[in-house]
Amino acid sequence: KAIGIFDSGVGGLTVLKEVVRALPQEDTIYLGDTARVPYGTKSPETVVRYSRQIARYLLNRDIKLLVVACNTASAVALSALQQEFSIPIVGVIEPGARAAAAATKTGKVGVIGTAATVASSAYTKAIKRINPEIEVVNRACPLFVPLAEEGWVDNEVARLTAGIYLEDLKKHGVDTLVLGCTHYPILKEVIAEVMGPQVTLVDSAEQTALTVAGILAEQGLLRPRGERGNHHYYVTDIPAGFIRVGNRFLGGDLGDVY
Ligand code: DGN
Repeated sequence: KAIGIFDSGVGGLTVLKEVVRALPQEDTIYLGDTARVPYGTKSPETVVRYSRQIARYLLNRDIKLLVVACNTASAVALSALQQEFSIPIVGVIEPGARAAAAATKTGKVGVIGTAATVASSAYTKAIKRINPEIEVVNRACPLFVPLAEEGWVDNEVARLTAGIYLEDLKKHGVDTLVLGCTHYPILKEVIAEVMGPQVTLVDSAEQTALTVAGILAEQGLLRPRGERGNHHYYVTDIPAGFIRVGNRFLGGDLGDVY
């Protein structure tokens, strides 16, 4: 059985990359909802409906675990999915929140994400469940998504945009910043440059992969090491744009996309 992974589009490939790095022996099935991206600007009701449809589709392909590799879908739809389906379902918010709570020394954590993720306060709630003393400052950075997809990650526009978005978080003196959107790891360098060396960046993708590995190990569902997994990709629009941007996100050849 494979690990199912879905996202609103191409961004979840940053999560897939980390899952494959942690568990190279596992098969994966990825679904990018490219016909309906972005989720970040849509209502919670719509995102829940889309997420349910995709989860059903992937469950029909006999997956053993589902990763909701989209921060927006994790923020608003994870509990609805966990209620409806019985396989383990892992979102990206909890793992990121755990890592942020562990990393902060000053007790001031910044979270950046889409408008929907920030409006849901999902990261704030998850971090405060771990440690209610931590102060959490949120900032929506919607323009980071098209910048990452365009590959504008190391130019004047990227630096200016990051400078303006992150100004308040810097003023607040956060010492930890959660990259709470699938696209933001692509802009990690410019974000780090703006925030300065004293701020730890938390990449939810890495933490999510470790959570997936932990759950599969605990449930005895891991394939033996040594084999190489197969990776299949499905998209809801024609594959061209997904392949172009996806190859850049993964830093390699995506292979077949259906
Ligand atoms: N995948 C979305 C997220 O992580 O929130 C970003 C893309 C989008 O739907 N705007």
